[in-house]
Amino acid sequence: MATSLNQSARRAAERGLLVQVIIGRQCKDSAADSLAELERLADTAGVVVTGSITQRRDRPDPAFLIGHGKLEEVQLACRAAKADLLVFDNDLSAVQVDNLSAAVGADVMDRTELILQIFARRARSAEAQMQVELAQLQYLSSRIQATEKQARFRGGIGARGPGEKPFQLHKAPMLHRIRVLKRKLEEIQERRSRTREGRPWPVVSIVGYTNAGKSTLLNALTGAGAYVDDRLFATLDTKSRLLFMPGGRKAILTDTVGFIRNLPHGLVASFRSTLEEISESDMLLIVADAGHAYAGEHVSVVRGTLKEMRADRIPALWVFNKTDCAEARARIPRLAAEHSGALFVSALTGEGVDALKLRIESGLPVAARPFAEGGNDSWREWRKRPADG
Ligand SMILES: Nc1nc2c(ncn2[C@@H]2O[C@H](COP(=O)(O)OP(=O)(O)OP(=O)(O)O)[C@@H](O)[C@H]2O)c(=O)[nH]1
Ligand SMILES: [Mg+2]
Repeated sequence: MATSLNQSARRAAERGLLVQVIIGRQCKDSAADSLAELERLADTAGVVVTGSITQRRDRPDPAFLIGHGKLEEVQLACRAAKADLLVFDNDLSAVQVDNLSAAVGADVMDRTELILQIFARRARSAEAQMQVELAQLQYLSSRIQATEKQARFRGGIGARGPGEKPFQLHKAPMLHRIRVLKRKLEEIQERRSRTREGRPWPVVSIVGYTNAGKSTLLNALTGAGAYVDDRLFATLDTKSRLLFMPGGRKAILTDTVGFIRNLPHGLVASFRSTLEEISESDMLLIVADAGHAYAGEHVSVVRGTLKEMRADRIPALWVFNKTDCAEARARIPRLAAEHSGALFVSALTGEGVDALKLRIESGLPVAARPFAEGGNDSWREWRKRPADG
């Protein structure tokens, strides 16, 4: 862990070249957006992006991902731009990282590692830090397994061998730390689920693609003062605030970590307890940036992620944000036709926010009798009971 955090610090001032391989029939536009996203991710991680190189291939090259001709182009571009880091939009195997690094003479990382580094820097609470450390260790340990196999193979032909030993020595403490972290996170999760059971109000979670304006919306609805930034993954430590609705009802409104395409699986698993908050919610506000050129694709990613988390059956309100932007306004008719019942708001100016409060209130499960706040019943226990009039 210490190693990878040090690496994050060291990489802060690095000059990076982005590389993307479009495999098979992947759509060109969506690949272009993915690359633009990678550039923003690299910028968030403190990498100075010097340029990008894209290649279309029927299938990835097992040794280098890119073809040999392209490898030469990358070598030249790296030298010309004085880049010391290659950032791939695609996932790389441990062997590919080693081979590329040796061939180009630069550090190499893939999208997953970049996202992990951003999470490592931004996590503030003890829980978020443990979640990120777990994801990083799992990522590293999977790499070591691969490298060990490779070492045995290469050792056989005399190209490498003893150099791999330190890796093996590090693996046992790494696996021990993974077990410790998992246990600690499970304890936090159990405590949290007990607290959840005892909550006196329904829970509404704000979910959506990263940078859609979720934290800004939490602030607009509750005056929470949550951290807002025009960066991907501004929020890793989420806030919950009490929401007061016009008819007098209350709900707990929770901000969440943003989704992104190809969210690393290790991260999803490590953030399980945070994400569980979402699947245990009584209602979701799914926020999308109506002004984004790829809003439609972001909607698909959010739908897919919610399905993976088994949160796709929770009553949800689609909220298209940033209607103060001209690009967003131009898209409203189409989005309204595609998402009946969606709301259009500007979390920044407050436009549409009161209407949203009304919709949240009317969308929450209706109480068959007034819910006695401050009584012994929790919202969940009360909801589970049959209506007795
Ligand atoms: N123009 C405009 N910008 C907005 C609006 N809402 C949010 N923004 C901007 O969008 C950027 C991202 O906002 P956040 O609230 O941090 O977005 P988020 O969804 O919480 O992002 P992550 O936490 O990174 O996933 C910030 O620069 C906000 O000021 C809006 O209604 N209109
Ligand atoms: Mg946020």
